[in-house]
Amino acid sequence: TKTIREVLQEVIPQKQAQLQELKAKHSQASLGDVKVENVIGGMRGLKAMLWDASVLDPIEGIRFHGLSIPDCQKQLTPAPGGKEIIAESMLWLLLTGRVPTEAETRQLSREFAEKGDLPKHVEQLIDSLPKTLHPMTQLGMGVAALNHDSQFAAAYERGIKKSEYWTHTLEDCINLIARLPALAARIYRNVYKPGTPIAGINKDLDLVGNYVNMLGYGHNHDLTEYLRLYIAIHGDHEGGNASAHTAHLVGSTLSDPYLSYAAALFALAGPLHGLANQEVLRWQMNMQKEIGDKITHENIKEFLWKTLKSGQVVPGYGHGVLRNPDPRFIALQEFCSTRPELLADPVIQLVKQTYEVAPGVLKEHGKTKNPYPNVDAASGCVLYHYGLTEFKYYTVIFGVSRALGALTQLVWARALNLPLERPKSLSIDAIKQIVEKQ
Ligand code: FAM
Repeated sequence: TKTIREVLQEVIPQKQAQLQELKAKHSQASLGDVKVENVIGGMRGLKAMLWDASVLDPIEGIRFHGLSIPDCQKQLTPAPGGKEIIAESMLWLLLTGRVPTEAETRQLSREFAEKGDLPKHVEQLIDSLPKTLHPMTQLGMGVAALNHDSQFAAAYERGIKKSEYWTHTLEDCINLIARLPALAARIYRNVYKPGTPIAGINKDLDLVGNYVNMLGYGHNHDLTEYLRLYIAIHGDHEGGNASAHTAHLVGSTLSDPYLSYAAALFALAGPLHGLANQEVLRWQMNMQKEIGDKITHENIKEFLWKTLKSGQVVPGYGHGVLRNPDPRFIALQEFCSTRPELLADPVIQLVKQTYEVAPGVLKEHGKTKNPYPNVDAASGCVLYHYGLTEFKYYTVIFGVSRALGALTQLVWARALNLPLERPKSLSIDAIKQIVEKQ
């Protein structure tokens, strides 16, 4: 059994050589034109970032080192007594490009459990915050404050060689992932279950098993399994999405992984990105309130048009890259399809029926390039069913998950010695001058 550090020691020189070869042979090859529409259109479609762990195909959806979600469900080790992918095996795949053995997965679970306690100053910081402060703001603040113990920042201050950057970055990333459950659970308990004790970390449990335990739902095996799947499949979605890209940009200044990931969390906290899962549930509950028990396709259609006509977006639908139903949405739906108690839940029914109607309405509306559901359309309703009804908290769970991909890439950015990110911007006048000459 190898440690994740040993595997990376093997893999990194190979990737460094690949990148050197690419640089030497193809530096001047074109990957496409930069059009004015790219510059004024949020850089959509511009191939401008190196991101190795996952690639998003508009039709097929996400693949992690070439593996689709169903491939991962077959190949990655679940928790003892479970079936779903766990964070440890997904992180191992993302970081190393290899499928870990069961022993390797368990070893990583144990390391996370051993490193999972929060420092006192972070506990005090979180406990001092007003309960009315949004849980995502609290999460970002807590992650930023963890940089007190950054090994990368300390090593940089001591003076280290560039070739050593990745090793210290990796230690920070592992420590941060290990501590996220205790931090995220403390926020939940403080805001929604004040004055009740939080469970300690169980060294025999996986990362998400401990997270669910600390949230106070450890008795619920199905919710634990759901969150294992949820956290594994939200882990990475290539590099250009706002949270991953933010971590990459901030990390490129050699800001440590805690500060880089705190920045990413504040990007995730926007309603067009991670906050959409909170918004979906709020919107579906409003729909339910308005149409009452008589849920028909006609009623749902009417509510959809009302949302669109009032100038709002339909949360959980559309995507910057995808042009098909999101395979993450499908995986979460399949989780429900094998559990009759979930299928019978009115909120889950409503989400399912909305999926039957919304693509047609969005096509007729004619604006969005992708009328299909993204992952957020399904993720919240199952949490709601299992009693985790505080939907302002949902994006925090996404925030625990996205660390897997964003932090993987920070390790690789340092291992490959990627430079400070600094794209060129242009003013409207400068663009006009260029295009008028053509
Ligand atoms: N409802 C109504 N209008 C929509 C829409 C939706 N779900 N999705 C896109 N549009 C509109 C969009 O606002 C834009 O209108 P304007 O021309 O008036 O600005 C037009 O359609 C073209 O947009 P697009 O090119 O299809 O989408 P973008 O790449 O600009 O934006 C999203 C992508 C995800 C921000 C957008 O689809 C959206 O706002 N969806 C709802 C929010 C949501 O579910 N976000 C979560 C995304 C998720 F994957 C994640 O990050 N977790």
